[in-house]
Amino acid sequence: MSFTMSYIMSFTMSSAMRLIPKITGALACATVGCVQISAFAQCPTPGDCRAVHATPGCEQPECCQLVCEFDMLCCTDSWNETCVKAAFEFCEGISCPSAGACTAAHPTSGCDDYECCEQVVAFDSWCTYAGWDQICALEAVELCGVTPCTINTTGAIDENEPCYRRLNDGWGVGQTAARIAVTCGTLMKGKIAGGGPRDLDWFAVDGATRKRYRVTVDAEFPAELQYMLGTEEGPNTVKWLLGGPICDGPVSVIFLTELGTSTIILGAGSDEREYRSAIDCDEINPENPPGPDDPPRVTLLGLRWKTRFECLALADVDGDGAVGAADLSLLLANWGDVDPGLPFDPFAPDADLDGDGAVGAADLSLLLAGW
Ligand SMILES: [Ca+2]
Ligand SMILES: [Ca+2]
Ligand SMILES: [Ca+2]
Repeated sequence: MSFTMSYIMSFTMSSAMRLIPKITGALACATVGCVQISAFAQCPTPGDCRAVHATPGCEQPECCQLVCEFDMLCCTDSWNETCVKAAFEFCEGISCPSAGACTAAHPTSGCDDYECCEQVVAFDSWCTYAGWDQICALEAVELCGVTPCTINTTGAIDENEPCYRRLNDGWGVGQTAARIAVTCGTLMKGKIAGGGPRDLDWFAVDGATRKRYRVTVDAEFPAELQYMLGTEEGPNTVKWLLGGPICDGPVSVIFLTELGTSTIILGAGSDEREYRSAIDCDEINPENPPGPDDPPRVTLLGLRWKTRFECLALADVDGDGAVGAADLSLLLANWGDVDPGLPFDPFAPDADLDGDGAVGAADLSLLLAGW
């Protein structure tokens, strides 16, 4: 059988086999009993899949499996030049495990801890194609070994967006241009799902005056929160972006909204890179139900979030619920022009109450008026 002919014949099965580890990753493998379990005992065994070695099999389970399906001798005899050629042909995008510590940046894709490597590339495919950069290393620290959690959403109002739909994704890509209305005390719950387009949940914090909010987010996935200024017509400016830890309790940020139209956007990601995959919707879309041969639905982490919006007094710089001496101290400590060259830090106390780019007499008056 010619190489090409065999490739075509094995293509259907191979692509189906590859889909499983790509979607479910190593944790899923542990959870559901390794759905992609190899028919070849030599997958994996030590040895670089893309280099000739005397022993059968190689170290990357999926790649080894694909190559041995093509040529069984690669799993019974030795990993010869034909096996290496087939690895280069079939194994594009497979990089787990590969040389290099998962928690340190290195120029090659993948890393040496199979489960951790699979976990990271499931969320961030950059790490399987473009090298293992500092962000991949940070993601390994953040994602690997995390025990999935369940947040308590008692009393929260549901966003009413099934995770297979996009109903509150602002004027981004979505089926309906809408944002979630926020009032003082809004407590909501919902889900974020990956996929294309990835789910984003938009909260409208528009106002005719500047307002101080405390927004608290608790999520079962790596949450990414950004504050965006501007209307549908644009231009839009992202004033700040932050990533919250997973399953480590709620994260709060106190901030002043600007005048006019502005939005808090919740998604999955870090403050460095958005996560487009590995957070699979856990509801069945009645218009597109899964087929009988589809792989089991597995989600690496939970999809649920809870957000609370609290309104604070404009001059309550430290957010303790009162305007007093502590706020005055913070105002005086930040007296002077706000350096426009610095990236805005949403966790820093913001005493520029009138938003004119400096902390000065006008802000002091506002603070004393609110005492
Ligand atoms: Ca949602
Ligand atoms: Ca949404
Ligand atoms: Ca205060």
